[in-house]
Amino acid sequence: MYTQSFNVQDAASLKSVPQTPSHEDPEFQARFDRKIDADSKIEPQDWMPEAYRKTLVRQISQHAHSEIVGMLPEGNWISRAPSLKRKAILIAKVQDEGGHGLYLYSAAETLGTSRDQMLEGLHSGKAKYSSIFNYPTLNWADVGVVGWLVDGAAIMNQIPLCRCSYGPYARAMIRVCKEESFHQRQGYEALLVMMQGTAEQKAMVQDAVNRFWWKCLAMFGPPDSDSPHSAQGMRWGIKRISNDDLRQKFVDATVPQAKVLGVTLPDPELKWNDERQHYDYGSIDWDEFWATVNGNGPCNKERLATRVKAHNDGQWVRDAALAYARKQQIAARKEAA
Ligand code: FAQ
Repeated sequence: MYTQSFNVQDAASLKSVPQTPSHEDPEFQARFDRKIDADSKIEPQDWMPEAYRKTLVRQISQHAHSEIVGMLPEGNWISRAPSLKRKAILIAKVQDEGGHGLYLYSAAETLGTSRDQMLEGLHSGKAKYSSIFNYPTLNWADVGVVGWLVDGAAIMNQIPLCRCSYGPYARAMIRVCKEESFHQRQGYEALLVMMQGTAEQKAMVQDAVNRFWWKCLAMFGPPDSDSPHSAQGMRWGIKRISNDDLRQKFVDATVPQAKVLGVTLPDPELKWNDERQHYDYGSIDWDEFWATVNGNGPCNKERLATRVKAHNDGQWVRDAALAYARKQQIAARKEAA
């Protein structure tokens, strides 16, 4: 459904953002800039400006946290899935999200930050994760809508990241996008089935769409004019398409899907604009978005508490794995002696 090709043209202005003056070695900086300008990949062993490293750790770790916290709203429904088939699909999807978190933590670790440090950021509330996971999933239709719209928005944002300038992140994103594509389709298919059901089932789907639509548009981040990291992220080839442009692509792709499904997107201002060749849409409630990002959404406290508990409950597994590794090391040393 989401077929943005990997070689989509970058906006003409991307490389025109002035370069940050470097206080680090000018020769290394020049080599790094040449690589970025040539669209080559930066690898872990390469020299990179500290600000580039810091930006990547921030974005990749927040992305990893989003995948891990994102397991919770759907995980809540595994025991209540309406059939064995839906349960098996949902278990696989939630497991995939956990896997995405692990690839991403590993990619971020190549930048010299440990997983413990990243998790400490999440558990202490210092690090962000996607706003969308601070809303509740109230009924089974929400699970379908998370697949269709949340995974749909996630793919739209992540396909350009497959061409990110940092090699380990770009490579992780290729696999993640393939899996997210399956997630999006399974959600859409589950909703298609519900929309052929009873009036009550159809109303559940519409209600779920009403509650999730605007939150999904906000997932792409603040408007470009209010996005402090965008210009530099684009200059470095981390971001390839701006928050607003991705949001527009998502709206344009989703309107026809909503028509096929038979639901109404809850925006009276949603209208095709012939001149722009895009859909116009209404205003996003940015105050609500920032309140949620800053810890005051409906489920922030619950999500964080669940994550911290899961981490603490898993301590014995980490201890056992370390003890086993130590035993193996001792045995190997004895054999070598
Ligand atoms: N929620 O200047 P910008 C998924 C923050 S994965 C919370 O525009 P940037 C899979 C931003 O961090 C979903 N915070 O920042 C799944 C920054 O704060 P900081 C996650 C947000 O980095 C599906 C500040 O606002 N995807 O869904 C949000 O250039 C189903 C200023 O913003 C990724 O993380 C938000 N929505 O652009 C799992 C993709 N938006 O750090 C389970 C990778 C912005 O200064 C079930 N990340 N902020 O404190 C990105 O592409 C970018 O980081 C953006 C933000 C586009 C999210």
